[in-house]
Amino acid sequence: PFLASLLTHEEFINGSCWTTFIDDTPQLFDLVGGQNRAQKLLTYLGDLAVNGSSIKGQVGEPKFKGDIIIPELFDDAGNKIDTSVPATKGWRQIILDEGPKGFAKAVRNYKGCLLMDTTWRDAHQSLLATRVRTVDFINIAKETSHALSNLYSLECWGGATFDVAYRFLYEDPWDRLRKMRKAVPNIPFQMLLRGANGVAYSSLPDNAIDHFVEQAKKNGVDIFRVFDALNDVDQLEVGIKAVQKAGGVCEGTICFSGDMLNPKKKYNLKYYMDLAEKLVAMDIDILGIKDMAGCMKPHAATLLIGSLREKYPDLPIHVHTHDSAGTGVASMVAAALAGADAVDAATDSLSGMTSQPSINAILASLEGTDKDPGLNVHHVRALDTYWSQVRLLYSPFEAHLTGPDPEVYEHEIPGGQLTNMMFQASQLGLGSQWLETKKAYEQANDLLGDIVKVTPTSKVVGDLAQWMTANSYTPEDIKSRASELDFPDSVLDFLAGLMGTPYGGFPEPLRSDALRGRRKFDKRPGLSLEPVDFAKVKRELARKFGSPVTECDVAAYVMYPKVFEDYKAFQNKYGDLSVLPTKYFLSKPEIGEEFHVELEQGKVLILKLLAVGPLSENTGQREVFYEMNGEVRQVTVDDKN
Ligand code: 3PY
Ligand code: ZN
Repeated sequence: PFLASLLTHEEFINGSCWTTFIDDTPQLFDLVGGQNRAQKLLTYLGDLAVNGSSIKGQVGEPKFKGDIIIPELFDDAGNKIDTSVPATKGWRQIILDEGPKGFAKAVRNYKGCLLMDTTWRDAHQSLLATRVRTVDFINIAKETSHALSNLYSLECWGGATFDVAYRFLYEDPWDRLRKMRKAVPNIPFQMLLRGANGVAYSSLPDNAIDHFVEQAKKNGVDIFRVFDALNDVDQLEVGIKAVQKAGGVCEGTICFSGDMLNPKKKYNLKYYMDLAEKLVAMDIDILGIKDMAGCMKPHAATLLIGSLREKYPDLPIHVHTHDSAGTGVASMVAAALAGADAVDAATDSLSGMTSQPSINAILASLEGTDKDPGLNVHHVRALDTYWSQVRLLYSPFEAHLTGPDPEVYEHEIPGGQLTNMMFQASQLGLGSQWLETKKAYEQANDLLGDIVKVTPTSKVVGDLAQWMTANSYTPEDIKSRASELDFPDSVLDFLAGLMGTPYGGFPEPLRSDALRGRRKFDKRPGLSLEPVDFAKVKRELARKFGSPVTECDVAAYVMYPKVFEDYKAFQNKYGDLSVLPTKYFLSKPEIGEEFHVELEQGKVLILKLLAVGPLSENTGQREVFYEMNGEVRQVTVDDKN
């Protein structure tokens, strides 16, 4: 009766209340639909046993065998730390008690240089195609909460993790966020927000960004790193205001591009100082410097951070890099010594090359200086023993990087994209063509006017480069034949102004030639988009997928309608697979191998694959037999082989 009255309550139907309750107690609603989660899970496992994994990008099976060992932590006296009790309060308490401005002040007053750990977001986005699943964060969450209690923040959400979670992992990123938040209450959570694009690839209506950020804040994000792929201040402002309205800590961010040490280059010290002034005028709490490709050489870090520190003595500065050229540690140490308040690092096993520099390398480099980040090296090492196992678990998504790529100073390909493009090139068997693609990327960037390259503009340059390579077009071909060539859609969207306006303007006559009369946006695109009618979206979702529809569902659908619909269809068939251990999500068990799945707290399924039956000539199907909690269960699977 309680459930019935809840479900018919007016505020419940229009969604103005109970959203967290709904999100936190999905099992209640499973009962309503009479869904059988266990049977759905078996449908997935049966399909996997017959047809193999269908996870996009997966090549082969996990290299990791056996059970992952969770590390134990010990205090200075050698006593085992009980991680089931809450960890020491961290910087998040200051955000909760004193708000964004109080937090900024405390960070600035801290003597050392703090660290943000990117392992839960950028590191796996850059090395493992963003494929790390919720369960593998949650399994180490309590230990992380204890081991890293003095972190500036844990980057764990946003960027590509949002759509990849729905699109390729079939899990709900909001659910991930809430589970992480519950397990790690003390460390500030940081997300990456692509300004007016939210976590999508092009602009959305302003109210969609406000609504999205509001949900992110409510569900657990504390600090928002807001950037725009062209450093377009109008585009940045949309994200910055959304964060300020939601009460989050606003890290207004400049994307670092090019070679600042070469004064003839477009993106020089003056460019960055002017941009910083505009961001400061928007009352940001923290200034972010985002070196997404890893082309900020150590001396550039010294000059840039030193100049900013001198001009803004009270402004906290947070610096991000990628280690693609192998200089990440040196650059972060230079930034710290020049006055940065926080720099980024990743756990050792998920660091280096296109990821962030190694956390232990940075700790060792700052040890003994007054910039020590204040972390326990033994605890940091202990956590990494977990990640070294997880890296092997995700071996099917490795791009097999072999060493630093100092050419990044020329091609400037962002970390995640560099891994992705290498992976694609190896899949296509383009050995030597990979070198050509990198060269073409550099040429494509020049053709587009030497733009800042990060999602989504990096995709524009990458698409143009791959298209030029595939068709053997030279830069001269592109310029002379622009009015007749069929450019990739992303290139046309960029030239039309749908991603904002690049510094120095669009390349002409290429722009007009390629667009051939298509509308040009000379103001930020969000200004011409109709605001979202959220009540209407909610009704539409309720009609399509049934109630309840949460605000998070609405925000996701507005950002990625097709991806969200596909996810719902998948979930309808297979249920919530986020609870399935990764090994069994990606590969079938051996016959007779027993494993456990905790559907919800206290509800554990004990599973064993018994047999895969013969192919029926009539139906093209096979029977798969599983033992589930001692009973034999059977599923019929279409054999797609
Ligand atoms: C993203 O936008 O996902 C990025 O990681 C940019 O660096
Ligand atoms: Zn990055």
